[in-house]
Amino acid sequence: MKAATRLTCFILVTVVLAENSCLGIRFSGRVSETPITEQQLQTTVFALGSFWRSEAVFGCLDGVVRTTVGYAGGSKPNPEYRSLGDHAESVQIEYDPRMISFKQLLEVFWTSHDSRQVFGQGPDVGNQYRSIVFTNGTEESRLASVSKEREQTRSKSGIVTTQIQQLGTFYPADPDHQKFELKRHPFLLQLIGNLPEEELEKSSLAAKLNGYAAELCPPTMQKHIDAKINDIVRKGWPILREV
Ligand code: MHO
Repeated sequence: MKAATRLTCFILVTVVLAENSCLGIRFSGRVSETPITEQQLQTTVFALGSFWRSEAVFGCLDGVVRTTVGYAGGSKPNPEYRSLGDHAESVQIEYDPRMISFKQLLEVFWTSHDSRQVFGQGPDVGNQYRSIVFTNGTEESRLASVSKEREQTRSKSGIVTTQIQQLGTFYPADPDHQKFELKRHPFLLQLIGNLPEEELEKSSLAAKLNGYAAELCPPTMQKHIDAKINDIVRKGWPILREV
């Protein structure tokens, strides 16, 4: 390799590594060239049953950069897992609007739980498992209402119980509950380098693998990650840095 080419490669690799270390973001497939900045990220919050599962559902989507589980929708100050008062278990999703839209997130919301179930979700019974779309302004409220109506039309056999609510405070839950599904798989944690908790919570790779661990990624993504992991195991590469 010529010196100039080597230098170009070095610069490219350095830039790529630097870009990825700022937000821990890796894009795959239909990538946007410029990396997203914190200011460009959009945030949305949904409640759809157990927040362990909710985080896994959304974390695996392309364009979702970061997920955090917590409590929202109630009035109790500083809720905790065993005393969350009138809040609902929720997931906060930070996403790149160039890659995924609020509308698309709403579609995933509807297809990922049973919005007709009253006072719970599957085996989880209680007010904390209710279904809510939290909105941030009138345009999101409008989009949420339109999509709820569509869902009601689709769902002939029951009333859609989902509430649409302006987001108040989102209270993040304890570290124990963040990336819960991933933490059940020490091998996967090891594969991404046993990140310290703080990094794990911010990492989009961890958010993806959290979905993978729960087998809640879209099928193509689930297969793609499977293949990546098998490859690493076969080749004996030590660390998974991107999917
Ligand atoms: N059924 C779930 C509920 C967990 S949750 C975060 C479980 O106990 O496994 O509320």
